[in-house]
Amino acid sequence: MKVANEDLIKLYGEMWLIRLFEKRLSDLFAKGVLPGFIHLGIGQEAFMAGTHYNIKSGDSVGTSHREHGLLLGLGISPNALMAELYGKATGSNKGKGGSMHACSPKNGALGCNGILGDAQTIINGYAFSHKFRNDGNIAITIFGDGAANRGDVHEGMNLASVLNLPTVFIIVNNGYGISMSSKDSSNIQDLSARAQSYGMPGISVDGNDVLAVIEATGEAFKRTREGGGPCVLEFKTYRHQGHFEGDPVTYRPKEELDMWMKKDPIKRLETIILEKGLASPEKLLEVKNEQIAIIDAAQKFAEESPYPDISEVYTDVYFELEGGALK
Ligand SMILES: Cc1ncc(C[n+]2csc(CCOP(=O)(O)OP(=O)(O)O)c2C)c(N)n1
Ligand SMILES: [Mg+2]
Repeated sequence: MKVANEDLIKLYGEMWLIRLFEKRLSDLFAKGVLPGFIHLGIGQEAFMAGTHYNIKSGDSVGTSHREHGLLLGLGISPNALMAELYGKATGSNKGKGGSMHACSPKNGALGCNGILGDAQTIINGYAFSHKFRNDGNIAITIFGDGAANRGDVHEGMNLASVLNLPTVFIIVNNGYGISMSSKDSSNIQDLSARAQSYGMPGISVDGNDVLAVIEATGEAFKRTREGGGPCVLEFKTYRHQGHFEGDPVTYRPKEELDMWMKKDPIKRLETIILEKGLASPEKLLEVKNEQIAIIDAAQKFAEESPYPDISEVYTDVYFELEGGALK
C-alpha cells in the first residue's frame, strides 16, 4: 500500500502526539495529580497510528487498557481526553470514565473492558450489526498477548468465523502480560497462527514499523470490509514503561529494553523521512513542538475545568431511552 509523502509527516506528528501525551501523563501521575490508574503505550505508537490510518468513519473499534493514543486518533480531542484523565466534568465522559473507560461511541471508539478477553466476544455483536446493515464497516478489537490466552478470545474467534463476521482481531504482542514474558505464556512463535484453528487468515507483523502496520491493516481491513470474513493480525512491539505507572519493572533484562529502544518506531519513521529528503531536521522538530503546544493547552484546559457536581454521582449510570425507560 502506497503511503503519500505528506502522510508520512502527518504520521510522524501523530506518533509524537501519542508519545508526548503519554509522557506528560507519566509525569502528572508521578506528581499525584491524576486520579486512578494508568497504563501507557509508549513504544507502541506505530501500531496505533498505522491502524488508525486504515480505520474508516463508522467502524467500531474496541481498544484495550493501553491505547490512549488510539483514542486521540478516533476523535477524542486532547483536551477532552486530558480532562477525562483529570476526572473533570469537561472530559470525554464527564470525568466518570477515566483512563480505562474513556470512550466515544459516536466516533466508533468503544473503549476498554476491565475483564481481559471479554471484549473479544462482545465485538462480534458490533460486527454482526455491520453485517446486518450491510454498511461496509468493520469491527476491530485490540488486545494483548496476555489476553490472547483467555478462553473467551477463542470463543470470539470461533463465532466470528462461523458467522463470517467482519471482525478483525488485533493482538498487540508487547512481550509481557504484567510481569510474565509472552514466551512463558505461550509455546508458539506467532500468536497469529491461532487463526488457522478457526479457518481464518492470520499474520504477524513488525509492529514498530508504521509502514508495515499500514500495509497489513490496509489489506486485512479491505478483505474483511468486502465480506471476506474475520482475520487475526499480530503486531510485535514493546512497551518502554512498566505495566502500570509505578511498576519497578524488575522482571525484564536491561539488554532487552536496549535492543527494543534501537527499534524505536518514531526514530525509524524519522530516518525514512530524512533519507527520502521529505523534510529537514528543523521541520521535524517543528512538527514535534506543535504536539507539545497541543498537550500544554490540553493540560491547562484540564486544570482549569471543574470537577463534576456531586449531584451527578448517580447520572450516566444507566443508559436512558427516550421517554425515560431504562435500557
Ligand atoms: C480476566 C482478567 N484477568 C486478569 C486481569 C488483570 N490484568 C490486567 S492487565 C493484565 C495483563 C494484560 O497483558 P496483555 O494482555 O499482554 O496486555 P498489556 O498489558 O501487555 O498491554 C492482567 C493480567 C484482568 N483485567 N482480567
Ligand atoms: Mg502484553
